Amino acid sequence: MAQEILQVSPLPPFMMKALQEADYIVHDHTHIKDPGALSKVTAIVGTGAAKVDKKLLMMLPHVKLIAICGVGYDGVDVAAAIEKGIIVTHTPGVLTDDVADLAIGLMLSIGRRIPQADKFVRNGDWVDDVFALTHKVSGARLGILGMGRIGRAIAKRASAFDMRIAYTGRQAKADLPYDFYKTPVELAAAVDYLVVAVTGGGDTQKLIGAPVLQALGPKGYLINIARGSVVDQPVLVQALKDKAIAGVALDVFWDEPVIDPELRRLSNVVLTPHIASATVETRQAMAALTLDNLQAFYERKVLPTPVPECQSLET
Ligand code: 8YV
Repeated sequence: MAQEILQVSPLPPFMMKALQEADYIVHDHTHIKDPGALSKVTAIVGTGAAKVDKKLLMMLPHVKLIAICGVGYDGVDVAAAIEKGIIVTHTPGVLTDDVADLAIGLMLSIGRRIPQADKFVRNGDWVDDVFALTHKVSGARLGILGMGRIGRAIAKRASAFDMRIAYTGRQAKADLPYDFYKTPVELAAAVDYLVVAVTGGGDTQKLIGAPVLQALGPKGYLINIARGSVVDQPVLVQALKDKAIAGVALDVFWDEPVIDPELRRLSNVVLTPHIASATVETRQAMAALTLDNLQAFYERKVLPTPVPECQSLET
């Protein structure tokens, strides 16, 4: 019998096709045609941007799985899900390399001002002007906020640039040769480039505020490939305007895709539209892992990638 699932955020066409080919009946949360469908739905599927709150879960009496196509699931009320006996899965691992690649790309982009240099050439400014000198990335000091899978992959890449690597997180990792700092402020004070690679959610909200930016200082750069919520965005905009930090490269924002116009106007900024995992190869791997989780759930097999909070609760 075809299983009915609820899609709570836009999914790529190839994933929709795969879901249909696997015989799922996919209801779109924003355009529910049949109100009775909510009671037939047994799983929810959405991206890392999906919002799944208690209110929505209350409307779905038979849902037992939330399959997130993304590593981050900060939009899901996991406590409410667990309370209702619902398991949450995500897609860790398959996107690590791409996210780390983009972090390095953004660090080079803001340090060497690559997008600004591109604009300089396109605008014809080179004819009668000289592009200002930038700052060296190789050999610089890199701080990583959050030394999980993605943090480690960033460090591995940065090692090839002979960067001096330091990090902060819940605790020091015995297997890593990098300097550990107890707080984000201490870390920021010790580095030239600070990369945010922590998970989103309540625990990390506005972790990067005025004290961290002040510690980073006028020669320091901030790069965020994690979640917009980790950075206090209005405070960041002010710091950029005051030249209290050298620059910022952001892939994630508050209220994305709507971007603060002040941020768009600043020149010491590089902005990308939440594309850290957005390659054909990785998005296909993420979709495949999401489908594997769905299939395992309906076949009552061990789920490939439940979120850590649900790992001991599997059916
Ligand atoms: C995408 C992400 O937003 O994995 C995450 O947590 O933020 C991204 O990969 C998204 O989930 C793509 O489906």
